[in-house]
Amino acid sequence: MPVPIRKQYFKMNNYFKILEKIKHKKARIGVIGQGYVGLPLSVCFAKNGFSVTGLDVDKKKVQAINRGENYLPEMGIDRDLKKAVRQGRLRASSEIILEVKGQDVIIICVPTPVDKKKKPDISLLKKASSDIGLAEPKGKLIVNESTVAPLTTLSIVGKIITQKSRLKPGVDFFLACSPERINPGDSEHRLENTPKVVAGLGLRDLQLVKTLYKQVIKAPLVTVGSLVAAETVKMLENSYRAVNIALINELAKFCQKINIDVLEIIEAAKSKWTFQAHWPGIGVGGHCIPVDPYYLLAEAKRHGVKMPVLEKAMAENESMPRFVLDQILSVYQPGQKVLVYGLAYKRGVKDIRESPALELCRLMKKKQINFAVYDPYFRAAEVKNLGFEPGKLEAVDILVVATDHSQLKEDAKKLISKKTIIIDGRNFFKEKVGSKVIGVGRRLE
Ligand code: SAJ
Repeated sequence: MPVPIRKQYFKMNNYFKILEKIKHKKARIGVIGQGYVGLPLSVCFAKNGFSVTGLDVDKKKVQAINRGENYLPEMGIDRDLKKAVRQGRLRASSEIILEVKGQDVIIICVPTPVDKKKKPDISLLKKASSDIGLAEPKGKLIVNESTVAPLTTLSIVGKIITQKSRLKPGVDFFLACSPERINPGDSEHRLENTPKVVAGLGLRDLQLVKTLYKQVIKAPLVTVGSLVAAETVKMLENSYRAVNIALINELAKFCQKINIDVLEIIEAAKSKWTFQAHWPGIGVGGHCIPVDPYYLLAEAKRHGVKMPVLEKAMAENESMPRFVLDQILSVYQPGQKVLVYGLAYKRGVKDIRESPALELCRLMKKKQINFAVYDPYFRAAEVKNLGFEPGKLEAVDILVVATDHSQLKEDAKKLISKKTIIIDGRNFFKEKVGSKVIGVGRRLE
């Protein structure tokens, strides 16, 4: 049924009003979720002249932001955050519904994890959508940055907003999707210099989201033709990484068996232009690569499409902590002094979400291996709170490298003696040190 003239007029009026506001950085922006995605994004918009409200149910995060304190050291936003708060461009609140009412643009950046059965858990996304709906978002632009399964932004976010507000997406409010590409601990690829994928429900929704990100992203915007296309781009990016890491982990097991060096193989293969190098290791952690592909698998299953390659790849990556455990068991003698170096899921971050290091420690405990843990990013008390014995930087019999933090270069001098055996879960040591190095896909004896 055609949209009545009057409604068309209001729609056009809403559209031009918010477009002007965005163009002149007068649009007030609310960012729901102040974690690894939402906080840097809030600071980025504030730094570029917008008035931003960071929204989060976690009162501690809200208080820290309003004090100008950054709780994500690896995001490199300390100074910009402090300045934005001091200038009154950035503030934070837990009054989600109330605050959403006062914004022109709402960006959803809530976590989308999986549950214990690896099933997508979109409860926080549904809550955010419901809060936005209850705030009657007439004439507002809603952007979803949370990683979701294809079709979710319209069929879940849009639908819940409509259920709560009786407002229609693309008619009474504008709906867009721009999947986050935040890479914690990576100072080279920052928000501003990473190409940004954008999509809108309709042309006006698209124009608004493009105009918005153009104000802050220096890298090219990558426009795709539909919300589902943008969601699927993100699924592909992280599934592609999971599958390639799984392949190299499988190859590493083969190389170990026939005693050749997987790193030598990778270095040589890099000379071929079609080859993109990935590295074998103790496993895949973080909130993205071990999680997002399960969203794609679940949605494919809902459509009766099997994805055995991706399924197997996830299982292969999840098998790596056990592979490293077997290396430890091949040399371990009760009574030996064992230290696990690293808890974080990758180097340079203090983040243990889905960390393979934690999984390895759990498996070692189950095997009654007596060990201590040291991670330069965690205080002894924090290691203890995680249920492990805090380790010291002194010589050990077996050093297990679970996270290849750069500090290991120096710390190794205190940890490794002539008789130390290194189980190198991240192939950190390129040359032989100690009595021998058993890596993933290589041995140095
Ligand atoms: N890993 C390997 N071998 C590799 C690369 C990584 O074992 O060759 C392991 C890492 O040690 C880590 C895990 O995989 O445990 C994930 O590492 P990552 O470098 O992919 O880091 P994330 O999860 O912090 O960031 C990823 C990135 N995605 C891609 O590169 C496709 C980042 O760009 C995304 O923004 C982020 O996921 C996200 O938010 O989706």
